[in-house]
Amino acid sequence: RPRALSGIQPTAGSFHLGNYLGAIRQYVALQETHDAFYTVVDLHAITVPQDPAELRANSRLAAAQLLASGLDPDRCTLFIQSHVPEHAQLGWVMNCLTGFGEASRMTQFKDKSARHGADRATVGLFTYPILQVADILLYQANHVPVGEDQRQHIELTRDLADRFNGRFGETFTVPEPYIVKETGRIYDLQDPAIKMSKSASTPKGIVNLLDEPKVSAKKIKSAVTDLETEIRFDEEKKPGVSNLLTIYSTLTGAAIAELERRYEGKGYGALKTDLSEVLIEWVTPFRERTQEYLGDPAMLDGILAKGADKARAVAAETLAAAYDKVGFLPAA
Ligand code: AQP
Repeated sequence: RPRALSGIQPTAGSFHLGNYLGAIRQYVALQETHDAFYTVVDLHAITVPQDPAELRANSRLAAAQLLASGLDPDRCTLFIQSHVPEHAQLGWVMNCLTGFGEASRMTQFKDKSARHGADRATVGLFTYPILQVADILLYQANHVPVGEDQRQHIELTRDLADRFNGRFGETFTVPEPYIVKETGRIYDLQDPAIKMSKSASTPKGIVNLLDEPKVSAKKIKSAVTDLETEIRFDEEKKPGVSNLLTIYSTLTGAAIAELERRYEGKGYGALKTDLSEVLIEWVTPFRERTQEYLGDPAMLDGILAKGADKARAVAAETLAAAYDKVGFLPAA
């Protein structure tokens, strides 16, 4: 079986619809075809200031939401990144292989450091894509399910895997991004020119999965569309409507063309009302399942401990090979 690896930050508490449609749905699907590793990347979460108690709670919350989304600990490996020290260890090796200029070209760093104030951006935020490289390479992943915004980081991963293999001999699998075209970028409901993101300029643009469903329904109903009336998929001319159609189609399985037919002659109001119902129906059991997992922390921690054991076994083997290749003297 090919390997898959992906990570998700526990920073915001609730995942949003962009995280779910762009990434988590694919995590669930790839359990069936891949030897899949999914990690809550708490090391990445401290690249911006964090509250320790909140981070701890959010890491459990992230794991609960992943399980509620359909990850099955019997069919995939789910773990917390800091439970597997090899991530930081291989991260250092990868840091020493990355050019400063190369790291400076990462657009996510540019965006995020601008958001947090360039002076306050940490070196950790600067090097986080390189830690991500280690996250992926440790598991010899063939496929990395992510949203479109992560494409550049997967390219960096491929470059560094090639560089390491070229310099020290075949060690790492060179991974491919696994990005679903239709849902690789879900847009902000208030500004369909930008991606839905936890640091959106207005909370009205983002659907948090753990919000009261009524709140999310209201956000769908006030989504920005355009001055026409026709319900048609056209990302360039009708980005708002197209985004709603993408969300509708993915949550229900109805093809976009079928939705266009269904809503012929109907207004945007009808589409938004129906989509908010679809969302409520989907999100209500998701929230219940998340609460169930949170209600049993011992079970949740047990799943994560087992996941960390499985992950460590693979990670330790890769790290040992990499340490040997770069010339570290083995411990006696
Ligand atoms: N809008 C989106 N559409 C599709 N996929 C998305 N992802 C995020 N936003 C969208 C994907 O979700 C996965 C987990 O994301 P992350 O934990 O790395 O968080 P992020 O990218 O930092 O999420 P945000 O909300 O976009 O945070 P900020 O505002 O900090 O940039 C990834 O696979 C990501 O591609």
